[in-house]
Amino acid sequence: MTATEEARMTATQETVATAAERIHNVSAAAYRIRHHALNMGEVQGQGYVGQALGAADMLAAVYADQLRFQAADPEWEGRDRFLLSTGHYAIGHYAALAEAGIVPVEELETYGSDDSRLPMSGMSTYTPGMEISGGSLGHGLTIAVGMALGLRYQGSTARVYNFLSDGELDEGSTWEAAMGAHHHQLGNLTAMVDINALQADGKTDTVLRTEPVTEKWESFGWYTQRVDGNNMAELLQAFDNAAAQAAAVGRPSVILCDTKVGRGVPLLEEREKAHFMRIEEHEWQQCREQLTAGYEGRASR
Ligand SMILES: Cc1ncc(C[n+]2csc(CCOP(=O)(O)OP(=O)(O)O)c2C)c(N)n1
Ligand SMILES: [Mg+2]
Repeated sequence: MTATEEARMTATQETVATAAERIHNVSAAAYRIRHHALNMGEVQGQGYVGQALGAADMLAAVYADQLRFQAADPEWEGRDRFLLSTGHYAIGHYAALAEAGIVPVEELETYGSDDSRLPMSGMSTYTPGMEISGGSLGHGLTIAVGMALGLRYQGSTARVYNFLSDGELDEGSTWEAAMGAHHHQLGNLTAMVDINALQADGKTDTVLRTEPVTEKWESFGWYTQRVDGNNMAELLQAFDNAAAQAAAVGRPSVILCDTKVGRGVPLLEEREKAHFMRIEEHEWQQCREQLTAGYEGRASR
């Protein structure tokens, strides 16, 4: 082997090791996010725990890999903006903010209590790192478009990420915003949709059939990828593709993420009424044990 071939081989091995390490580190963050969400859910005995578990990999990919922020200064002007449209997913977002060091882990136990900075539905006036009050569904992407435009006018290189649920695809305002983003060539905007096939009134395809979702976003001019939202390698690859696309073309990107409600905790993955879960007192510890067993089992494979 020549010296050049040897150097190339070493570089390839390093790249492979780094890619594996990256997936490992972000998966560990997702595990901690799930753990925090279970602890918070236990405070109230119920809540949107299934969504937090389902979306934990998406949130980890954003907070542990993608987002530029300063934990000690959540309003730092150069930060990337993460907009949670779905106010009811706040429990998952708080878990991610704790993982990111923006909210102290000890504070999570105040979740949903009087005078807490962590109300059950996400509100920007209460929580550091919560950019918008997103409980009224279908408005996050409209705000994201305005922010992305504003940042571009200011000459900022910050990116805007909007987290939507599949229920928000029922809303006309989402599609108006999608059209606007394409019109304004907002390459600094990435939308992520949690397609958990569930809404408050039942399965998404029984509430309002939004499929074929991929083709819809494509026809609205977005760079569209659909991935298994509980597969970290696929998620990170999609973010890398989106970044390359944005730099090259100036087109908004959407990552459509198929996820499983309750992911990582078999007891909850099987629940029928999954939109708002009531979990019995004795079940919380079982949930945590199942989560840890599953995570350690995967990590050792
Ligand atoms: C504009 C608006 N309409 C209705 C609601 C009531 N609502 C709260 S959560 C929800 C379900 C929306 O679907 P999705 O976010 O996909 O539900 P999940 O996956 O969390 O079960 C609805 C209709 C709302 N918050 N805002
Ligand atoms: Mg849903």
